Amino acid sequence: MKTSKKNHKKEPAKSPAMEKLSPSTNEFQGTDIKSLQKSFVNHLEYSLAKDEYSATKRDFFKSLALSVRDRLIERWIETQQTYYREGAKRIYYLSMEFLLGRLLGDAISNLGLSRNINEAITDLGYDPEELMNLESDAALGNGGLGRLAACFLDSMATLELPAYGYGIRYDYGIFYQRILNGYQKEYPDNWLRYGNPWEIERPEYIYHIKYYGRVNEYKDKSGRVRFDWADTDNIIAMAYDTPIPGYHNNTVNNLRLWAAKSTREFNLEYFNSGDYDRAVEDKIESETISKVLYPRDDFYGGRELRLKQEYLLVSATLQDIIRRYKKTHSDNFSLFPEKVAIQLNDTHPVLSIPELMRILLDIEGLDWDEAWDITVKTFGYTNHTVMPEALEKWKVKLLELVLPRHLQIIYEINRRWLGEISQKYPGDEERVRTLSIIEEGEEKNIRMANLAIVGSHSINGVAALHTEILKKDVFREFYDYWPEKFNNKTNGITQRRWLKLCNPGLSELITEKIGENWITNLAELKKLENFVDDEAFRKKWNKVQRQNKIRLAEYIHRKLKTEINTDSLFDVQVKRLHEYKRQLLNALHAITLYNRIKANPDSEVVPRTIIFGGKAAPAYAMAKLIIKLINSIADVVNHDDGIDDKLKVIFIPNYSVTLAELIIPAADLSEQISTAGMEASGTGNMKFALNGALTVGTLDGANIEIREEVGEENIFIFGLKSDEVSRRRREGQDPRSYYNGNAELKKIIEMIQNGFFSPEEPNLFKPIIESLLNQGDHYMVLADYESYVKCQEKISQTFLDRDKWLKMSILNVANMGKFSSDRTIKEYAKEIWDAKSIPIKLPHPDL
Ligand code: F58
Repeated sequence: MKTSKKNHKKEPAKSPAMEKLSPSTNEFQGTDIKSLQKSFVNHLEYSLAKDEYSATKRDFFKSLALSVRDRLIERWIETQQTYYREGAKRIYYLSMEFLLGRLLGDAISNLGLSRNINEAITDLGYDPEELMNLESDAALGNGGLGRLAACFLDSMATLELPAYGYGIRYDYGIFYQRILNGYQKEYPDNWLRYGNPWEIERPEYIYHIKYYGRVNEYKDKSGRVRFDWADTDNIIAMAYDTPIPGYHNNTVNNLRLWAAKSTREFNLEYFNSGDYDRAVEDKIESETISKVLYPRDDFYGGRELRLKQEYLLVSATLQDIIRRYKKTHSDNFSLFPEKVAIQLNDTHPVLSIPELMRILLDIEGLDWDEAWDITVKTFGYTNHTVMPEALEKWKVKLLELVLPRHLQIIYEINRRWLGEISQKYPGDEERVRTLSIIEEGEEKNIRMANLAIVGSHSINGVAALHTEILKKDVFREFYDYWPEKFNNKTNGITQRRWLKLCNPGLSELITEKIGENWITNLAELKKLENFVDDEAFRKKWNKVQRQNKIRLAEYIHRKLKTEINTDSLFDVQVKRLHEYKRQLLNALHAITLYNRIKANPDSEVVPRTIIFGGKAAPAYAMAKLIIKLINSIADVVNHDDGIDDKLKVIFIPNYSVTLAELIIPAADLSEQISTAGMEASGTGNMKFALNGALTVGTLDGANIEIREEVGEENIFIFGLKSDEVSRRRREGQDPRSYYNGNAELKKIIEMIQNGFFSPEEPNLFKPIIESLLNQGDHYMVLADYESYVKCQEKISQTFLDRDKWLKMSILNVANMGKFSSDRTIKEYAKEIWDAKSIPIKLPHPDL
């Protein structure tokens, strides 16, 4: 690495000749139709080397993306320069996942180019929407946690905050899901196959990442004991940058993703000795580290590769942060926490804490107390789960092997920490055991959440209830000790993607009534309340929703060859498959409706289309079996002539950000039915409500706050509350009492048990029945069944009253202001990061 001082005094690279070609005369920056067209044609020829004979639709997409990217570049550069000039406090958001989805629509909309691009491309004879559909999703995340990181990037740029996202550039994102014979099958998601027009490779930003080796102790010149981590295996981290534009401002922030590359020296050794196979093997092994996103929902079974991935992110990012800090502050680290805030998205990047300590102690030569003070002031930790089995742990043995110096530092952090608490609670062994970073036992483990709490100044949950559970339950003893460290930051979503972009019909209708300020100030939606009683407005609202339903029905017809009734109630549950999210409860309701129609074929029913979508972790057998059950139910229901279009069950394969953008605006009903106390927040719940769907949900996660905002008359709540769930778990329950006490439920369970939905394999679903009846029904599916079905009856009744439903829908949208990620980010900036907005002025404002 070059020393920073040189860098910073370097003359600008622009020669006088280059100055003459300043951007104001650069026709590829223009946003008028002609300039856009020129740019497009130019990229086709000069970036892609294609002509009218050889160009494919994908080439047209790429030319368009590159033309849009050109319009971001100047702002991007200026943004980075401004942060540097202003000496801004920078925010670093570290996450193993960024579930971005597509970027073109977002960039066009944020740049305010929608109309001109549309015209420019149409005029050239292409269909802009068709081209935009050729972009692959950047699916570098599993679910809510990764998507939250993406919404936060959009909000931070829109709020003009000096923020950087740091993550991993996986070659393969979350697996592609197909449904074969009702079963989930996973396929690699080769999203980079056709190249990625957004990323810029930065071979100049490469860092060495060390693994394995050993720690040597030595005395420095002043006689102080120092440590040196030596004989390591090294790889290289290379930066790939993606621009993150704010909405209608000049800010373009940076998302830097790291890819693992082999070091040249490593290969050379083998090359020179003629061992080419080893050289190649070595290269492949190093580059495996950023190959694939882990799809596990909970623990990784101590996978070494995952640990190496986490350290790749941590080590490369901290080297980059420190390089940037030193440009301005040289070796003076006392200002570090005033200039740098690092937010840890769950425990996955928590190795950052011992890593910063290692750098400050071993490389920069600070003493422990000073280094620790800086570290704690720099980090904030966000928790996203209350499930104890999902809290990350690493085997001490594994850490000792892969990161021996970090293990030493963690032990020292723990030694000092336990000293502190033993002083406060003398003799309280039990408390010390709970608070320790090391879990003792046959096999010792490092508890990453404990390390995160000890090493951060702020710990936050992602919804009010979740934060309360963290304080009172999961991290009770920590809260006792440090109440001031704990705070809540209820999640949010960006309305730019989750309303403006995905639901143009509703967006335009809203803007027509209340103007467009809601795009950057979601609280403005409140003004829609003035129009609930306006019949013409309700009619238009209805029409938009209908059109969205037709759009989804067409997709389902195209993909699954199933016709659905667009007048039916679209009842939608899309999210990762997990027992706690209770897709099973929804499936039991589907069977209930089926049985009722079969029992009374002539009775009037409110027709429903129950739509599911979501991926199960490949190793999560129960979740995969639930997918099979849903598809088996669909098979029976959808092919039963007696059912007609009164009921359909649909499983949409490969749920993704892009599919969410199609599905959510078409929903009438949003299923948010997790076992109370288990969904930290949920963000799908917010997306649906913002698009006018009504929620059926438990008092869990952010559902509680949604109810507070929209009013209890505008949401359908059912089921046990979180304290009741805990009590039942503590005191034990008899799931059979629900089964014996409800004839419909009994029948359903027996149908599943007797192979009604799996005649060829009658025992197929036995594990599901076992978990419900004989393993305590941990997720309270049976306990909540009756209350859920009753609530669904009320929903059907309400749906019959179209006017009432529409009013509720409008009131939901009108009261979603709180759930903008802009609000969430403002709270982080003020209460955790102490960061300020820095507006960007362009040197050529005429552009
Ligand atoms: C989710 N967690 C929560 N984890 O379940 C959800 O309630 C919340 O709204 C969301 O975070 C955002 O705060 C989540 O998505 C994961 O995807 C995995 C956890 C285990 C490691 C891999 C990611």
